[in-house]
Amino acid sequence: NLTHLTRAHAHREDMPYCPLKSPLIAGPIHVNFPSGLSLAAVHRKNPLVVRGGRYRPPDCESRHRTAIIIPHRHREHHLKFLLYYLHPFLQRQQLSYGIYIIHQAGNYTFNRAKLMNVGFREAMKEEDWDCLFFHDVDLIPEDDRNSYVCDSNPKHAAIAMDKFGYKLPYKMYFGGVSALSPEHYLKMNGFPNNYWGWGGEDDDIGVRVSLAGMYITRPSLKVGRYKMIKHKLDQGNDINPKRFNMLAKTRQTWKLDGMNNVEYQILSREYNPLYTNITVNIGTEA
Ligand code: UD2
Ligand code: MN
Repeated sequence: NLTHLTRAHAHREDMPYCPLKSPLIAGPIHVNFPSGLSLAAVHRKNPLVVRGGRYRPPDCESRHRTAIIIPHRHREHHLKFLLYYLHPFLQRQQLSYGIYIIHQAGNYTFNRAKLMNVGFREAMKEEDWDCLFFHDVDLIPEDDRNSYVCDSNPKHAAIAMDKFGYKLPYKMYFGGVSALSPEHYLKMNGFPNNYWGWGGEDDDIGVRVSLAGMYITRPSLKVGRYKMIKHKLDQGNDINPKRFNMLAKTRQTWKLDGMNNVEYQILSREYNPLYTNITVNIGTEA
C-alpha cells in the first residue's frame, strides 16, 4: 500500500530536525560474524524498523532520506550479516531510510549494474529519496562516521576494503559501495545494462561519472573502511571476457545505454520486516 508508505516518511510538523551531527555516532565498529544469527534475531534487535525495512528517527525529523539498493541472488547468508550491521549503523546516523533487495530471477548470468537501474526506478516510485546507496551484499562498513548521505558529486564510499589492504586499488575505482543523488544518477544515464557476468561494470560507471561532467568524491581512508565477507566467484557470474572491449567504448555508449532504455519485468514485491524484496526478470544478453 503506497499511501501508507509515503505517509511514513512525510514531514511531521511537531518534530524538530535532528542535529547536524548525530550524537549516536560511535566511530570504529568491530565486525565479526556470529554463528547461529537469524533474521528473526536481527528483527528483534531493531524494533523500530517497519514493514519493508523502513525507518525514521523516533524523536527528531531526519535531514536525509537514503535508499540502500542491494543487487542480490543466492547470498542469503551474506544478507543476514549485512542487515545485522547496517540497520543499527543507519539508525545511529539518524537517517530516514529504506533497504531494497533487487533479486535477479532465474539462473541466467548475473548482471549487477542492470539490477541497480531496476532498483533506482523502483525505489524512486515509492519515495522521494534524496540519496541512493548502491551496495554489494557482502560489504560491512567498519566505521559509522562513513556517512550514508550524498555529496555534491557521486561518492565512492568503499575506499578502504580489507581485500585491498585497506587502500584504494586504483584512482578510478568505483566498485563496492557508491552513493548518487537522483540528479547524479539521471545525469549519467544511470548504469550500463549490458555487462553480463563479473567485472567491468564498476569501471564503466566510474567513467560515466566524468563523461557526464561530474567527479568522484570519497570519505577518508580512516572512515571509508569495509570488511568483505570472504567468498568465491558465484555460479552464474563468470568473468565477462568482453569487459575490456566494452570499457574502451564507454564514451560512445553511455548515452545510448542506461536508464533511457532499461527493460525488465517485476515478478514480485515483498515488504519483509527488514527489507523490501523486488524480484525481477531482467532478461538475457542480446
Ligand atoms: C567486485 C566489486 C563489485 C563488482 C564486482 C564485479 C568489490 C568489493 N566489489 O566484487 O562492486 O564491481 O567486483 O562485478 O571489489 N551478487 C549476488 N549473487 C551472485 C553474484 C553477485 O548477489 O551470484 C551481488 C552481490 O551483491 C555481490 C555483488 O553482486 O556482493 C558483486 O559480486 P561479487 O561479490 O561476486 O564480486 P567481487 O567481490 O569481486
Ligand atoms: Mn564480493
